[in-house]
Parts: sequence; structure tokens; C-alpha cells
Amino acid sequence: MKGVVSKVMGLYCTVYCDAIYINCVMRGKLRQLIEAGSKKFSNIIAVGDEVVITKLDDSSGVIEEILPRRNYFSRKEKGKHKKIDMIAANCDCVVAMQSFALPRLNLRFVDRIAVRCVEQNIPLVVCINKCDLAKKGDYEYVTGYYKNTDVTVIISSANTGYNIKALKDILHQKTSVIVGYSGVGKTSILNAMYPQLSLVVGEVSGSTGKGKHTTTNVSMIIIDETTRIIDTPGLREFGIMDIEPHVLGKYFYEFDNYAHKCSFKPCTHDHEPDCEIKRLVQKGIIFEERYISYRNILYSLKDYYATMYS
Ligand SMILES: Nc1nc2c(ncn2[C@@H]2O[C@H](COP(=O)(O)OP(=O)(O)OP(=O)(O)O)[C@@H](O)[C@H]2O)c(=O)[nH]1
Ligand SMILES: [Mg+2]
Ligand SMILES: [Zn+2]
Repeated sequence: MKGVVSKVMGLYCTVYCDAIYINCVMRGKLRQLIEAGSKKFSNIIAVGDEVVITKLDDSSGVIEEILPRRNYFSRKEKGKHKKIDMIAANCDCVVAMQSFALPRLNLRFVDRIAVRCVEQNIPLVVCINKCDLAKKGDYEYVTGYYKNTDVTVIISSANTGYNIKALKDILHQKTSVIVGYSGVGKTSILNAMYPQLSLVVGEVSGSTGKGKHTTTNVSMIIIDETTRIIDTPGLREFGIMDIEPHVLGKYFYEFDNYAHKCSFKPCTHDHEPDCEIKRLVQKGIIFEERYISYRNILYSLKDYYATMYS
């Protein structure tokens, strides 16, 4: 039988199959793979993976096979021994969530998530929550930041209900994964969209503005047969250290359309003369802060690759 992994706990997974959840263990050969340690990934199975299972008499099951993935949403932090963490597999949409305050906005974090989404060809929705706490000019800033990109920006409030229906409509009939810092309201927004869920939400510390990592597991919530949402624990960092510096520009939506006009090919839009991207920044067509963020990521990748190969 075929099913989809809704939760992973070590060698055990919950698999949603024929409208029920089945606790499954992995077949020995898959376990050996895990124990041997995959070279590239820290995990070999992720929430969202489609699997073939055999049901056992006691209503548990065995995972026989992991089916090929359409895509996977992952991160890779700095460090020689750090592997790629697969956060979720087979996603139609990534929702990168932030809040206007508590914790405060940091779009550079979202930029790295955006790079991953372009690389994996997964549409990105940037949801900025807690708009009830926004200050004057905040809305304009976030919408300006992603102008001329393929990103959909939604400003929301789980507390007041603002734009909850709009987000719900976007996520309808898709498998989406919601990611972001702890405390931005990922679980709260799920409850606001689907009050019947009554998921547990947490406090944000008044002194640091940080969340308390209330959600502790990646888990898929099956809304109906076609709408699935993956809630994730708060991320402190989102690394993309597996991306080589010279290809980074390809993963910035609004750069890639114009890069053919740069004199240097490939151009990293940094030190090279006669660069179209730098011209567009000057003309205000590319938002300057996005360009600064790009250079920031570029330098961190260059530094990292230099130390890796020295
Ligand atoms: N003012 C305001 N507070 C909100 C809003 N949405 C959520 N919160 C509050 O933010 C806090 C954290 O919410 P959670 O939904 O637990 O955040 P989370 O992103 O799921 O956090 P983790 O599970 O720790 O990653 C709670 O106290 C919520 O009540 C909002 O729109 N406005
Ligand atoms: Mg949560
Ligand atoms: Zn260039």
C-alpha cells in the first residue's frame, strides 16, 4: 500500500494511508542505510515522503520503500561534518513566516529560504504575521523588498484574523510547509485557518522577543485528501552552504532575468565591471537591500568554500 509520512521519530514513522494513521517501522535494509549514515543527508526519510508499506496484523506497519521525491526542502549549516537536513519532501509550497515584532523582522533569513525554493523549484509565500504589532512604514518595506520577484507576500494576523482567509485560499489543495523562527505564530496561524485543530501554541519571552520552541516535531496535518500542511519547530538558522557561490545569482528571482546582459559570463554581480544587476540596483529596479543581502550570502559562501578547500 502507498502512504505519506506524516511524522518521523528515529526509526519509526507515522504514515497516513487510506484515511488512517499507521505506526510503521523501517524495513531492515532501509535501517542499514540510516545506520551506515547517508553521505549527503543527515536523514534518509522526511515528512512528506511517499512510501510503500506492508500492514501487519496488529495494525502497525513496515516501510518497504521510499518513492522518488519531486523535491525536498532542506538546509545545510556551516561545518565540515554538517550534512543536509531534509525538512520536508514533495512540497507544493513553502511558507516562510516572520512577524513584525516579537521576534522582529529579518528578511535576510527569508532570502536564504528563497534561494532554496528557487533551487528546488518550489513556489514561495512569505507570510509576515503579527501585523497588529506593525509600525508605520513596515508594510511598504516588506512589499517593496520582494517587488519584481516571484514571491507572494501575505501580511497577516492570527490574532485579529487579518488575511487568514487569503492564506487559506493559497494553501488550498496543496502540500505546504511552514517554516520560520520560533514564536512568529506558525502554529497560531494554522489554528486560525482551521480552528478545529486546537494545536498547542507558546509564549514569546518579553525580554528577548524569542519564542520558546513550542512545536518540537515536524508533522504533517492532513486537512483533507488534497490539502496538507506541515508544521515545523522554530528554526534558529537556515543555512544554504551546499550552494556554490558562482551559481547563487541564478537563485535570486529578479537577477536571473537580466544576467544575460552582464559582460562577464558567468557574472557574480560583485567585482565584475559592466554588470547589469548593479545598473538595475542604481536605477531602483532591483531593491538595494536585496542586492546587499545577495552579496552578504555570496561572501559567506565564498569564505566557506575557501576554508573547505584550503
Ligand atoms: N500579537 C500577536 N501575537 C500573535 C499572533 N500570532 C501568534 N501570536 C502569539 O505568538 C506566540 C507564539 O505563537 P506560536 O503559534 O506558538 O509560534 P510558533 O511559530 O508556532 O513557535 P514554535 O512552535 O516555537 O516554532 C503566541 O503567544 C501567540 O499567541 C498575532 O498575529 N499577533
Ligand atoms: Mg509552533
Ligand atoms: Zn552581473
